[in-house]
Amino acid sequence: MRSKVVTIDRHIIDQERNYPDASGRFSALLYDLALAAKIISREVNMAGLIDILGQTGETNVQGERVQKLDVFAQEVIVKAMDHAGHLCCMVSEEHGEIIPIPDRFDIGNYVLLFDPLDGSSNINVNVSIGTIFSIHHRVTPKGGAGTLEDCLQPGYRQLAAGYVVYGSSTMLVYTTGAERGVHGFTLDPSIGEFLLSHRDIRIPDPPAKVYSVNEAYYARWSRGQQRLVDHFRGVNGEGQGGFKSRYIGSLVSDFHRTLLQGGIFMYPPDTKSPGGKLRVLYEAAPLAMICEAAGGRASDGSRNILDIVPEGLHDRTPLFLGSASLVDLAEEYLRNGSEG
Ligand code: P6P
Repeated sequence: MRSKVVTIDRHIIDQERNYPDASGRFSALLYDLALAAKIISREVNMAGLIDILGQTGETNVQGERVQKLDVFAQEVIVKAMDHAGHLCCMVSEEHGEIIPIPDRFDIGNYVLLFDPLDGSSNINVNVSIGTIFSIHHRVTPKGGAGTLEDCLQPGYRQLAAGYVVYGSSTMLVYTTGAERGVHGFTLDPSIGEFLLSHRDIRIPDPPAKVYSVNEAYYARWSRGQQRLVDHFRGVNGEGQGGFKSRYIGSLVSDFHRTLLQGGIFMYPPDTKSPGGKLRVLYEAAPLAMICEAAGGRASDGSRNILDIVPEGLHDRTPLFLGSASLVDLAEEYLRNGSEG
């Protein structure tokens, strides 16, 4: 029996029915994000055909050389989201400061924080890349421009979080909280619709025995981190091993595999990046919301990612995401350090 065809718009409307006093603005915000994802997907999938590869020669706030597709994705999202009256401001990895809503448009009550195209260094070698987004409700009085206070909120206050992975197919995964589940939609480019393909995703636990980390940094890790990976490898008397190592180097792709198969993704602190590399507001916090809503855990190595109150728009954090049993194990090894 073929399952019924459910578009993301239909799914959002059905979910909205759970909130009788819903204004519909939140749903409209999600529609607009799905539209932006379709446009970015089209360009990403044509990138090899159109001369938009290569680098603009500019660098972003992270000091990273900006790929043309980064710039395109950033502009698509801002233009799709700035005029409908849902948002009071936006925050992007590609932009140092808060992105205000232009005066000519109505100010809304939501905040959108996003990484327009994460893993962009992989664009030229056709490795999957992704968009990550987080939605908060403003905390300052309605009507005025969004402020830092509206943006620097802990992850547990997120209203919704999601990502788009531009891979062998384009998938949009989002959640509005554990009670509503995590759902995945696959883009059918022939009709331009995201169709429900992964209803109520639950991260497997017991997990697939897969760990995901850049092992080139082993020498820069804490002793506890080294012993944890030794445990996965089954070396230095740390355990039976039996794990596989999978590391794509594209956060959304590594997380998407972990969400569907189980396992653990790690970007630990090291002597070069003592605060970790990945960003709290538009990378760690949204993926943590999704991971926990699917029954997993998300930690910085000692505390829940969703409890972090960022001090700056581009704050970084160590990140351990995946099956709860493996994140618990990671925290135990990091707590014990060099002790057996
Ligand atoms: P490393 C890509 O540049 C990125 O921001 C994430 O997508 C990815 O998880 C990480 O950096 C990879 O970093 O240090 O392993 O190259």
